[in-house]
Amino acid sequence: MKIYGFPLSPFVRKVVVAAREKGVDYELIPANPSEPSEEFLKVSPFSKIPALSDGDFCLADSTAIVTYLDAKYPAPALLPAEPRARGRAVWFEEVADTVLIPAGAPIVVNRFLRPKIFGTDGDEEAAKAGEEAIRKPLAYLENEVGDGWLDGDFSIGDLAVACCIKTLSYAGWTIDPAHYPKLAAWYDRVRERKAWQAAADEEDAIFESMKG
Ligand SMILES: N[C@@H](CCC(=O)N[C@@H](CS)C(=O)NCC(=O)O)C(=O)O
Repeated sequence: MKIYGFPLSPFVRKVVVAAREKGVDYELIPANPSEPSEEFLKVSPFSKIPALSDGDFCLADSTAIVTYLDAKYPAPALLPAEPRARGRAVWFEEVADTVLIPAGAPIVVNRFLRPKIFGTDGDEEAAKAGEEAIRKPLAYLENEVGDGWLDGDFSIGDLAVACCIKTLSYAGWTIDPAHYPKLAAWYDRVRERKAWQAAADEEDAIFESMKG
């Protein structure tokens, strides 16, 4: 199985960690949406990362890919079977993908991508506006999370939110336990998962290799 993408993307990380949760072997193929190779465009027609090829089967979009992986490798389930739990898992994934990521993107763009990768100036005002914008979804999640996962067992919802928080950490943003104590403890629990740790090690190695 091949996963195309770059792990700074929370969407790519979601797929990588999901594969690892399920013990699926994969090869991570570097793909840059702005300079797509022909091979990548065959798998991802709109040049978005992540994309997946599994033999002759291709799929782009992290939600579609995790849904496929969950059906093909049911254990451990990332999309719970129980109707309400499944609805809530997808809901938290949506909060991450469509609320938290767009709100936090200016932080990553202006404090990490522009100054550290592209060598251009970041817009600090835009980054600060991003910090302001993520408060509402974070406060919501702080209110929802309990002593375990966002709802029931670890799910695609936990995975998506955690992937977003890890991408923010590249820009030096971390969850302040004074403001979000339950969310900070929850993120620590995510980081203790073997699949998460293995994916994080792989990610560190990729960034390390870029330096040298
Ligand atoms: N809904 C998609 C979003 C994927 C996405 O927007 N990926 C970004 C990288 S974080 C991308 O490929 N951007 C390039 C572009 O939009 O041209 C998913 O869940 O996979």
